[in-house]
Amino acid sequence: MIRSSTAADYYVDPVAGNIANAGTALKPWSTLAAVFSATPPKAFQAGDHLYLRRGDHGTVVLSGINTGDVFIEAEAGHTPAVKLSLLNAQHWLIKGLTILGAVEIGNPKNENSHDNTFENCYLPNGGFRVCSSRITLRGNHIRNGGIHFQYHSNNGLVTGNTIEDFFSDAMNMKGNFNVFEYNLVMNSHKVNKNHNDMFQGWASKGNVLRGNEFRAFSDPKQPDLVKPGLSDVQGIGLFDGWYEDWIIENNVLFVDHAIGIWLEGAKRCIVRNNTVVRCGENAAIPDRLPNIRITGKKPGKPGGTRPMSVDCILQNNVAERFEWDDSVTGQNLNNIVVDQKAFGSTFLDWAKRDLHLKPGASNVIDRGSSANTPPKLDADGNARPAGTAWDCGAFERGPNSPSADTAPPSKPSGLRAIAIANYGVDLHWSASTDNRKVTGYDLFRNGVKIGRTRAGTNYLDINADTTGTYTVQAFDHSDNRSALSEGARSKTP
Ligand SMILES: [Ca+2]
Ligand SMILES: [Ca+2]
Ligand SMILES: [Ca+2]
Repeated sequence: MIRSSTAADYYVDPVAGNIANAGTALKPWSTLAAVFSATPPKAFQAGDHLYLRRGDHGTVVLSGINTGDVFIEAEAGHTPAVKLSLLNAQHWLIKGLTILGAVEIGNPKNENSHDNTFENCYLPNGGFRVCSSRITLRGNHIRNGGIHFQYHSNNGLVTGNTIEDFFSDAMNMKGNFNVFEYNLVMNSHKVNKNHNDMFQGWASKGNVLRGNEFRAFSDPKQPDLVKPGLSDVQGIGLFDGWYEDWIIENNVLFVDHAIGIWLEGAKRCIVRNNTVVRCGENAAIPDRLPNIRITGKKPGKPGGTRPMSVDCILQNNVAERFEWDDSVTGQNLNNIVVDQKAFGSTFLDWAKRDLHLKPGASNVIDRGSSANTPPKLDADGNARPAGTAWDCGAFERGPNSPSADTAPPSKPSGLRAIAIANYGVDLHWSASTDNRKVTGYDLFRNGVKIGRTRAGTNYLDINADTTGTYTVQAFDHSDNRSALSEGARSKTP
């Protein structure tokens, strides 16, 4: 982003600010809610930054049509909290905020809030409900909610987000030409008769699902399972075609249901280099074998024939089962069944959710077909093919492939805990390092776990504004855990 010479920086501070101020670092405005309800209205232009400081920024309906991005972001070292929806808002980039509740980006009657971005935000009890086009969601962490692209939400990019602990569909999608890639979707909670899907899509065109990990549950004893080790969540469910020109590649699914990746009614769809395996032992019963399946469209009436799916490609996948019947035309090649007995010789560590290929896994390494221009990268972004041919499944075994991860992240340092009444305790620390990658941090107050973040190195404890002693612990994808940080006693600034 090139900033115009007239772009300005503004500061918003619920603790020390006043809306009558000039909005400078030394004379900040008060809250984001006050900024957006001020009379006369505050005007912004492309390239302006609003830096938010710790505290409660209220409930904001963000509106305003910008010609280029205007930035609303957390000032370094601050964890501002806000409730937020967008209406007639364009070209806003929102970064590093803690957002309470669900974010509505437009609504079914007003889809005018297009061209907006949310980056590295933490949503502890909500999610995104998107009713506008060209929305980018990048690196956000959503707990107890999901990402729903509704109505005409087209041309969106959803990348690198984590959706953790969901109670209905984690992601669903009604628009066209959207890309969902490199997201982590995990831990389904079944709280009513509805069937959760990790991803459900309706009739649409040109969507891409790439390099995502979908995991039914992490802990077989987590709350709200049907029984220990069984969540009953469905994987990628595309049940209501026509689906046209979709690409589904390099995804990893841990499911305890037959529905791994299903398409019913597909034209020119490509399903390649995915890995679909059971999440727990309950998938061992035969009708639950995790499955990749393409069939014709659902019959119009009971007992009717399925209209044919045409020109589909099912290639280079790994799953416990495949279905491709006479109701589909196209190419079905080099798909490998890997059953549970072969997990140990095929994957680095299935039990720790690591499906990188083991050196020497000759059942899948170099067993892919080079037909139809398969993906040039694997789920890690490493080049394909390595060796003599494409590998099957989401990961290519090559010079950059990892070995099994048993090394924990380093101990987090520099923890600070700042208490503000009617807001909470703002926690900050310095990032840990890991041989692969730190994937998140758990937070503890007086030794009791209070929460988790994957969106940064800060966290807002909204349930306390008095004294307590905090610690933080880093973890990686294989749930190797760092030592606890030194304790930090909360204090007022
Ligand atoms: Ca559903
Ligand atoms: Ca290879
Ligand atoms: Ca590690």
